Amino acid sequence: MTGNLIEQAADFIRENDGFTLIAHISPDGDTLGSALALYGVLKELKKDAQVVCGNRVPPNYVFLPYADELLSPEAARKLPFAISIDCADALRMGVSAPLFDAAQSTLNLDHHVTNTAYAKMNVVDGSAAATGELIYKLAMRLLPCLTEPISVCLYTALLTDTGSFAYSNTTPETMRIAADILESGIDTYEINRLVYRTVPYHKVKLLGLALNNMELLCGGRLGLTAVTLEEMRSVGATEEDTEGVIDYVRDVDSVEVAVLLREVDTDVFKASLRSKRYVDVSKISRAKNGGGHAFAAGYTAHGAFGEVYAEAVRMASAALEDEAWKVS
Ligand SMILES: [Mn+2]
Repeated sequence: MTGNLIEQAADFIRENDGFTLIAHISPDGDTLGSALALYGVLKELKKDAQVVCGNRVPPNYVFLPYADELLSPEAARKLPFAISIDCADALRMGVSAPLFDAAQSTLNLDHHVTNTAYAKMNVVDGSAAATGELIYKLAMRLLPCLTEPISVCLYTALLTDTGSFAYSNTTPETMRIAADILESGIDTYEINRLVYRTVPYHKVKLLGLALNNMELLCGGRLGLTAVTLEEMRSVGATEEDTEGVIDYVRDVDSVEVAVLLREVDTDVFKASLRSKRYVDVSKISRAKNGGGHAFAAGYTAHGAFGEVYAEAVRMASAALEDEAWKVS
């Protein structure tokens, strides 16, 4: 993307005051790390700002600097400017959306190719591995140097959206940005331990249930699993504990497309999709009004479990057979 767009976003911040930063629902390391890093930048600039999210901070991200200042939308003030962070569409803001809609001007900072450009100013870079890369570029224009809290937030954003710099979205640029962030002397071993190596017992038990439910179809190329609300309750887990389950399904040697269905309410299921080499799963999610990337996408489905599962099998099988679903 051109530096011009980043410069416009930097001007938007320089010229205005009073910002609501909005992280997406079911927050991950990128939306939280990016939103809190930008919050840190705004603090350095002595700007009035707040960070909101429709969900609480997951336990593994509570360590992030400024995480204790994150507000629920109900607790937030009405501020004149709003910035959505890592939100591919307006729905991703969840219950924070009214704060965005009420703002006199809005900025959308994101890296999803499916972004619907719903803001007044849209700074979307589909080649960025994480929204954190955009926030880094903004920070470099707005501050003389990165502070340690901002670096911790940005590093976490990059680390989590690249699967520890292992996914195909990791570019030389991603590594250069990460290297520059490391210059601030942050403890990356400790960040890795807090994000990935700190798992509650009930989450491990839920993983066991989910893996036990897994099946292979399409000659092993399609891996599916599902967890119901009842199963989550049986081990004292919640929906957010399903995070990471899909990776085990995708990792099976024969699997190209992995699907995880998790029940979030009675007859409401969230589907996570992953592919390994050649199927563009964002085409599946888009057909269901969802979003995401070529190798990682998701959608929400309504209906009885059997129907939702059968539909997922149908779509994923078609994607495996049809040239139209291949990554272009
Ligand atoms: Mn992201």
